[in-house]
Amino acid sequence: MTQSGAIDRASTIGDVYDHPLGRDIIDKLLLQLGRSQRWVDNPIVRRLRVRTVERLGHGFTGDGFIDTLLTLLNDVSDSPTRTTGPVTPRWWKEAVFYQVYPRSFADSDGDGIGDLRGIINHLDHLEDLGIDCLWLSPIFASPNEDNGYDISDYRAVMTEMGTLDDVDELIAACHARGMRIILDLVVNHTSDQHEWFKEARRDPDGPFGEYYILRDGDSTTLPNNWASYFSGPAWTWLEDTKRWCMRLFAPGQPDLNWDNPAVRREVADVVSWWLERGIDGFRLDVINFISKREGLPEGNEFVGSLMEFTGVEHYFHGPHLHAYLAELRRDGFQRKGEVKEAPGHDPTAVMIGETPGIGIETGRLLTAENRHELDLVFSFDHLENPGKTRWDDYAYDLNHLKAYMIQRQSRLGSGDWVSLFWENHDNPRMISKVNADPLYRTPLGKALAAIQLLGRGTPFIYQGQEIAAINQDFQNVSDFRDIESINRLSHHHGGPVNIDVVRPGSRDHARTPMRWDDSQCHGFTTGEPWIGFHEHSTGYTVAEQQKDPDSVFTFYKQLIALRREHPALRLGDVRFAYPRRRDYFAWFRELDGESFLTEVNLSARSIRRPHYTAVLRDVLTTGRDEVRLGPYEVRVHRVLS
Ligand code: TEU
Repeated sequence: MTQSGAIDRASTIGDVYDHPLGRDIIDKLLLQLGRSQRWVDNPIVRRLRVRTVERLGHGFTGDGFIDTLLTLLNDVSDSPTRTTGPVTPRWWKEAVFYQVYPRSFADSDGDGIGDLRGIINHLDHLEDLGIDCLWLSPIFASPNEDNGYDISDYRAVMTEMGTLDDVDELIAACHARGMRIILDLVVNHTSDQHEWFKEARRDPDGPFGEYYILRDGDSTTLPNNWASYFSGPAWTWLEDTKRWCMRLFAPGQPDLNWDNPAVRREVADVVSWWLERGIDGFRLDVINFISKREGLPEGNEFVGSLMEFTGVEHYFHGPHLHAYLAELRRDGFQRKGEVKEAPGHDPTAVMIGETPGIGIETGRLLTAENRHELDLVFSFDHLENPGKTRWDDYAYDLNHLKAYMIQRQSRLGSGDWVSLFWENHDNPRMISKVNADPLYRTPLGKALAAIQLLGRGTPFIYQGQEIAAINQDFQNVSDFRDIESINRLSHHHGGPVNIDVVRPGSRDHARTPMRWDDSQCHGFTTGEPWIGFHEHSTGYTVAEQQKDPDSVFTFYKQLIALRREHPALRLGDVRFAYPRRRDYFAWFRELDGESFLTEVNLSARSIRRPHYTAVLRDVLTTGRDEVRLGPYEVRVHRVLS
């Protein structure tokens, strides 16, 4: 590991940019401001001193910004090394993952809520698609203030979803098909209905009081200015205990105190317990938020306004984050006893961190093979165009995705590996973001699939992507179910409630149930679904897509089969062609003399294909013309010489 020198006011912008976190922060600032990252390549800018920038920018940033920056940078003394050589094969680098949102996947008992038996009943669909590993959003006991992301017992199943026996059956059924299965570990916070929290409330000065972040005070003075992700402050006043309780999300999601070794031990024990049941790993919810800066200082207002949430600089990459992750890997994720790389038996279960706010270099610090922390991260800089947020109503330009993918690959060494995803349960559907015209639904769905499944990295498909799911036509406030949308609606004061403040970005777009067939409740339930369907198109249910040789579903199957057949498409190097050509995205994947070229038109207009001297043979294509690429057209070729 190389050491970064201390950064102070005499350092230059170039020094800051050469620091891993410094680079990520500058890139993030430029992205939020909608500016090009090329700005920092300018030698004059690179030579500017931090103190000069402080003076010049003060009117814009206000007080304290540079101090905030320097504190953050000087917490980090490591730089990720860029290793060379062959990539170590690991099952999770070669796998295609599929995220199930259990509540909305399939309901087997007619209560309108998806359940474990529903998933078991639909494993054929996933096997047919070619999925290697399933990830289930939370299935644990929960009062569901945040749909299971508020867990009241890590060793019990949510009543609506089934029983532990059902989980065992699901694990066995996945493994019998050669698939792995991972769960969602939500341990930045618990539910306020968890026994630990109930105990903490009963006796805040006892051992469980130390499990959470409780502060003395009076009910009218907040301990600090940190904001909650679900509107309002990040604190709740507990009248019974006369304490403030930190909760970055909903009032019913108190943050755990990871600085307490007993909490870290509990979490490792939960992981080991599930590993013994045969689980293959976890996706770790907001795992980069677990280490909060000592003393919980005030958040900088400028950073807060830029990042939408005040206080984030004090916990998105906290002082003990790396140490806590390495410890959890060692104490929880390493399997004891006899182990071999196989479903249910991997020596180390896979550890995938959800890491909002983390950039490319910090992502590498969290995942580099030789650091033994996380295996993969989900970061989000590619999900919105520069200067935009999820709540903005705009057409996403895929050239940003292309630029991000090229930029990120250019920074990786052989010990780094990345995830590839465009959707999850927290984001609107990508097809709708890019181009909502129904004319392009199929070609665009296929273009997004090709970029994801033939790119270099591990693809995570979110349920419904394979049938070209789109955003929902929500019309009324009562159509929404998500706490984030509901709170946002009621916090937008001034005038009547206006659903436009949540319509573009609501997480509910991705949470309406799977459309299995064209019956009344689309084969999801025989009862009343917990969230309504707001889509009436034909041709885009699983049953219809399966029958159609030109469907998005069929194309997913073909791409996954191709990936399975050719190591070059999984572990191979990537080389981008014509990186600066607008609307045209093309890349080679190469390994051991085998080579593929994929071309994608990122726009709804027809574009001319560049000329390649290599001899190409079509493997898979969505168009016919040899010379031009139609709207969102994909062509996959084998490179013969
Ligand atoms: O999400 C964390 C997160 O920061 C966001 O992506 C989140 O969607 C929020 O909207 C930010 O504005 C994770 C889970 O994926 C999400 O479903 C949970 O609600 C959240 O953590 C709390 O557990």
